[in-house]
Amino acid sequence: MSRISELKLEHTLLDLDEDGIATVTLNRPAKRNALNAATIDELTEIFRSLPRAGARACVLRGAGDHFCAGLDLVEHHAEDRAPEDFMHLCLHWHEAFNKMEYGGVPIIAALHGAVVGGGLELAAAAHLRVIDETAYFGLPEGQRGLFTGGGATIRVADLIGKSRMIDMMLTGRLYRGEEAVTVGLANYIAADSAAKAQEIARRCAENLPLSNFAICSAISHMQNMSPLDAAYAESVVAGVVNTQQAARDRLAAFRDGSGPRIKPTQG
Ligand code: 1HE
Repeated sequence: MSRISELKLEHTLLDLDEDGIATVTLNRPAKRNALNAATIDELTEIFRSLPRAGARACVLRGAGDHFCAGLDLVEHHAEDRAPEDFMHLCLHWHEAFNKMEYGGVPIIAALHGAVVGGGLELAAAAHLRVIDETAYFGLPEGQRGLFTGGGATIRVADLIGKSRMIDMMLTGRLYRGEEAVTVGLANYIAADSAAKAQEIARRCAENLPLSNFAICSAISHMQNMSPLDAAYAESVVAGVVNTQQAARDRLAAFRDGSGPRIKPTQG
């Protein structure tokens, strides 16, 4: 069923457990998980493969003290890239991150330490973000004489709005803690972001895969459409998802009184 066991991974780790929970770990801690071209290649292959490998949810994390320090600045400096080369590199980043956002498998980013530049672009391609008290978000491109190239103008602007993103880039403003949640960069704060992300992934995995596929691909696609086309696409997706046999079983359980009731937990 899966070809993920055949992937050759040097800068990342991939685990898929028996419950279908995948854990993808950026594994260059000595370089603060900076994204060199080879790491982006590996992420592309991982997220190309996961939807067909039986993954029901995925946790994305970084080894060491930081989630990700963004573009590998040392490699970029050494390569002395031509504009065309860097354009193609960015297109490759987009390929990897689009596979995440549109792949249909819920991805929960477990964040700690630096989540900066391309690291924030990567985290923004996940469907949910969990931070701990060490995590901080930044877009230091302005300070480096650079510009975002991994989708921040789309996803970070979508999360926090154009004005806040411009502020981060012009002034180097960092967000962390409750403020990061308030502005929309993070969904949850936890003492242990990796444990919380695992817990959320397991809860997501209780949903039917086809529902999760729609939630984690259709909503993004529909945001790219006119309202008229999005309404049409939503109807088609709902036609497929809402009539699946497994959904019928869940509805029968509701009718019989054994299905869950949607109420806040006490206390
Ligand atoms: C790196 C990178 C990197 C660390 N590329 N090698 N991103 C940035 O501007 C953030 C750059 N990094 C930092 O500000 C700091 O490294 C951290 C705050 C993340 C961590 O600080 P610290 O004190 O723990 O580590 P360090 O001593 O700065 O770095 C440790 C090693 O990691 C060192 O390598 P070493 O061989 O000298 O030991 C660093 O060179 C290496 N390292 N960060 C390469 N980013 C598609 S466009 C996207 C544009 C961007 O992403 S711009 C934002 C870039």
